Amino acid sequence: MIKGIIFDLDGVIVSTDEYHYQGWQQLADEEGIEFNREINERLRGVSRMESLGILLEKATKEYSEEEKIEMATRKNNIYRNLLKNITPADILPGVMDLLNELKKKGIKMAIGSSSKNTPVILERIRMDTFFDAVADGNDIRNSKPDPEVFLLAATRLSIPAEECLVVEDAEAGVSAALNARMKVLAVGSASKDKRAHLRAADLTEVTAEELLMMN
Ligand code: B16
Ligand code: MG
Repeated sequence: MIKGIIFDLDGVIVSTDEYHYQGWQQLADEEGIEFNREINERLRGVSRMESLGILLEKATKEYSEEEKIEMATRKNNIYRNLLKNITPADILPGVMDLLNELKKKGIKMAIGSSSKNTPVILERIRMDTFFDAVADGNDIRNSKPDPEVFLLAATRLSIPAEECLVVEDAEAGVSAALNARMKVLAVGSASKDKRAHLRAADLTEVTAEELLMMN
């Protein structure tokens, strides 16, 4: 039986992924490094420094550690500025109906995100007090596909991993959930991932009953 549900943030609750893309694209343009939406797909669910590592695969020169930190900070500043545009209207379709239904049924819910900007995003969409627990990029050493963030979220919910379901939009996140021995609902970009127990284009397509019946 599913007793707890752990939601990824970017791409599941709210679409900040376009702003991540714009931040990385601007950084790449400033540095004269080739970058596009296809490469950007590989950054979903991956930590900031690992994302930079993927972007730098196309670089024609070596960068020092100091330069890399400066570049990641520059991208984050662009991204943080864009985040000022986010409002509760940006919560993705089907999210609030499903979450309110689950809450009524007494299901515990958490956020499990790689993002260090999770607190500011939850505040922008006025969901900073909605979840029973939050585990994010500020709490972990190993990012998705490592299961650390989801295992921490389950611990904070006081629910065993086998009784948790993860909702993810990234391949790395689906791997992380499977590595944590949790059930996975893959949505959006990950909805083609056959490893997931359940797949949907978005959360308008699933009901609370359907999720809770998974075993
Ligand atoms: P930050 P999620 C992830 O969030 C994003 O999908 C990924 O693109 C980003 O690089 C990562 O957070 C780190 O974000 O730079 O804000 O710390 O999908 O795990 O909620
Ligand atoms: Mg995501």
